[in-house]
Amino acid sequence: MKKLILALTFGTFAVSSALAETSFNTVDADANGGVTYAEAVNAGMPWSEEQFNNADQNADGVLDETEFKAALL
Ligand SMILES: [Ca+2]
Ligand SMILES: [Ca+2]
Repeated sequence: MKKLILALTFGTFAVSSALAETSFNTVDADANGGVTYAEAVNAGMPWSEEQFNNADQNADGVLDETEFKAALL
């Protein structure tokens, strides 16, 4: 079990740096200008729902491009 957690931790790090290059438009699958949690997960973002909600600064349920980019930093 510990090995699995370790692997997941390393995996998340690798994914995070790659995601810095992920474009907002790619994740916004229906191109409506906002990324829902479902879109983020479908695009492979390693976010928990809590992380998503923290990134959603105006709490409208979607990340706009500014919120999305801030969440990647
Ligand atoms: Ca969308
Ligand atoms: Ca928002």
